[in-house]
Amino acid sequence: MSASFAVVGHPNKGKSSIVATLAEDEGIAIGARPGTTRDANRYAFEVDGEVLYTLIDTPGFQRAAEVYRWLTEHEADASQRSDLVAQFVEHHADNPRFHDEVALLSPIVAGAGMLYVVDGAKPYGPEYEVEMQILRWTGQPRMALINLIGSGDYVEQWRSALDQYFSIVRVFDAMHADFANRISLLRAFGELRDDWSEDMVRAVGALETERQRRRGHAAAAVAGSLVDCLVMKEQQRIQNQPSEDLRERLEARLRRRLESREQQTRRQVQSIYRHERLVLDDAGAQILGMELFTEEGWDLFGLSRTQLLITGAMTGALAGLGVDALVGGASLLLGAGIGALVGGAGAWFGGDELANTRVLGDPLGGKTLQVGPVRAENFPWVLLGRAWVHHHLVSERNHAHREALSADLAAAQNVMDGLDDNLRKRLATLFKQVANGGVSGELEAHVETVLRQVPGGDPEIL
Ligand SMILES: Nc1nc2c(ncn2[C@@H]2O[C@H](COP(=O)(O)OP(=O)(O)OP(=O)(O)O)[C@@H](O)[C@H]2O)c(=O)[nH]1
Ligand SMILES: [Mg+2]
Repeated sequence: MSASFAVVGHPNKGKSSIVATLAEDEGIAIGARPGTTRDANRYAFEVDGEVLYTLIDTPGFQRAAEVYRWLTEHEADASQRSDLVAQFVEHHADNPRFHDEVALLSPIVAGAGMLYVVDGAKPYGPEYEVEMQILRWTGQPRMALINLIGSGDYVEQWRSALDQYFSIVRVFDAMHADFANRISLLRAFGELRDDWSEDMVRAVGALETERQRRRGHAAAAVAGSLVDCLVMKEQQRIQNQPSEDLRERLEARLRRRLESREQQTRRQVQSIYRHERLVLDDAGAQILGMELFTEEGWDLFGLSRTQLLITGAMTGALAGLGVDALVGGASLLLGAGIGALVGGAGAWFGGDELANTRVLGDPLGGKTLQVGPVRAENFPWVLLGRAWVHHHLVSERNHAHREALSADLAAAQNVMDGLDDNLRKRLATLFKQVANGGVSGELEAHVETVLRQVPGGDPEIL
């Protein structure tokens, strides 16, 4: 039989939160009030149709002291303690008074291991002692998880108490645990009993494979969106000379369509990571809520003006500027005053107008006004930078350093400058090809390389 783990403890200590994080299930009820979970619920982790382990969310202890009294009153000797717990469950199966205890002890009596959850932000107290005693009497494999629901720190105090009852004691922050924390916890599950370890190793392998698969899908979604946005345009048939008013309307429509294409990609990425209902925290929401076409946003998500020019020079994009000379001396370039070469702030979106404007004639004499595609050189970089940050926040939803990431980003500016030169050079070439109507499978692979890294911070590859 594969491993099962009952997640048990006092009410309102984050049991369901831990199950939701490990099972990647947004639908599990989590509540600020004690008593949110009323019955035991099972969540199986399956790979290729085979269950590798099962988590069981349970209601919290309500009458631990009474249960313990019953057990001690009926005790004959220590060798029969686990049987006695089984008898308790059997005798009280239909007793509403012990509904919660029966629900949480039943799976353990049936062979599950247990994860005892406590809140390390609050002090240890003797009321927990009876709970731990009861759990020890079951004789089943036991691990304690110290969750942190507030800002207090009583972790060491808890450790000394828990160490006496549990073979493994770990801090696991249900809300902020990242992928590496989860993997390490699953490995620890495997240490609880010899015959569980193989399944847990397989579960870890399956999760890692799944993570790569998701990143690949996300890269495909982002690359697809880049391709669409780089060639997107608006057209309208016209009778006379195009008016400025019409041009502006077409441009506004183009912007809206670009923004909604980006939103669509974000929803795809969230769905890949099973975060359909994700509401980002303040810092994340603020960064990602920034409109697509703002000066501030372009500074944050795109390439810096310097890097844009160097990258352009490296890929031979700057006609007539003496490309060889530029490549030969980036420092010379820096000294030359970038502003003068790239243009002032007004030029950031590519002049006063965001997009190319053309009047196209057809053989029958009709005319069409076309606005687009967006011509600003930084545009693909800004799009990719925004997708990169979004992907990072979604894929590391429980990341412990989410706030720190935002701070890094605010300080960093120009997140795309963080890529290494070769990757940037290759991307620049691919962007050009795509803008010219080429299709590129290679783009997806390079986007994936970007998504593997941490934007605006640690250059370490994930
Ligand atoms: N800040 C913070 N809050 C948490 C964490 N884990 C749980 N909470 C909050 O604590 C409350 C209780 O969480 P649940 O997961 O429902 O706790 P539970 O132990 O399942 O509760 P019952 O089902 O009522 O026994 C909720 O408001 C959670 O949002 C955490 O790691 N950090
Ligand atoms: Mg619960």
